[in-house]
Amino acid sequence: MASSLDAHLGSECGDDPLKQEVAETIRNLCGAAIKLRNTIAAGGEGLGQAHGGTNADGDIQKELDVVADKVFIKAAKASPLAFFGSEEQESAVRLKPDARLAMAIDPLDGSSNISTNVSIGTIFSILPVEEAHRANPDIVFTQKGSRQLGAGFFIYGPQLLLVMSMGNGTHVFIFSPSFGGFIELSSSIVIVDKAKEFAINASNYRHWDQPIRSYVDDLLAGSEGPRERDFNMRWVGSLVADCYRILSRGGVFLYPGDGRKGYAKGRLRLMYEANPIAFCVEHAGGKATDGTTPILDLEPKGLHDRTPLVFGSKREVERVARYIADPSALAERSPLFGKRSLFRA
Ligand code: AFP
Repeated sequence: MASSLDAHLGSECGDDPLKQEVAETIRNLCGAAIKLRNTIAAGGEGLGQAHGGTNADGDIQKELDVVADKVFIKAAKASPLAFFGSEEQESAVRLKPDARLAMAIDPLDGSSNISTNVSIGTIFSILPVEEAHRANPDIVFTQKGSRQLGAGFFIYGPQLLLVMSMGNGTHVFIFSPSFGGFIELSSSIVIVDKAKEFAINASNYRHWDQPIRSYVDDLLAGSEGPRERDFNMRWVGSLVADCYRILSRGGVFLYPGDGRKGYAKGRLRLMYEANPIAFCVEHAGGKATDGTTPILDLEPKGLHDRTPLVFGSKREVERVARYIADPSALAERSPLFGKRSLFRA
């Protein structure tokens, strides 16, 4: 019999009071996610329509972005959190003055997919709060991803799933309406080491730097190129769905920086997209980098920082790093896919 999320959290926390606070926060997030799932399932006019405002990064907010932000801030207020930092708000919000945790959140990931009934999600990252952070709430969201105490994401798709890690494996839970809560679908998921699929928005090809173009060229060349095997491609456009597919069956995801105005560091946000995704991926035996440096080692400058993001099957992510970090090898890359190439499969 699969164990419930509650049972899992109980065994993961033991007698550790800080972990118990993380678990309490995750339970509250689950309640909010169930509410949001019901709102999405009910449909209704305008959930995918523009709300009329923009978020901290200037993106046009959809109605559901705003609803999700409200649902999750309510859950945050009920949790042992001192600070709440959301994609939808310019600055961190102060909550309980003496609490020991902070949360960064993307309340509604994949909002451009709302109106097409494609999976969307919520991504969260839970961080410790130190005394030095209390004077200036914005500093709490400059901690490295390696300091996360818990992280994960919900997927509002054909099923409501929670993928989460508290640093001891990455676990998947499914919402069961008949049970009235989340039950374990997969304990300690492990990403297969050999990628067969890649995910990238190929419409940006002309804007990429040469190493990313060369890497993708080699994937596309398939069995006739240096990789000597064929690759499949998938791009959902909702990070949560692309990540869950990679956790389930391997592969690699890339959102590199590119030459478009404002995209030097890509599109994805470090604190509430890349860090929690990297935490789940790394605790599932995969790897996540900004191309070369582990995401969890990056030094954030603020809540809304962007970062290039490459994650997935470990060997494939390391291969991407070789394309980026070793331009001399790239220059030697023969048009006939020289046998001694570093990039051969
Ligand atoms: P939205 O929430 O604005 O739709 O952005 C989704 C997202 O942040 C992430 O979930 C996707 O992986 C990525 O953007 C898709 O970006 P492109 O639209 O540039 O492919």
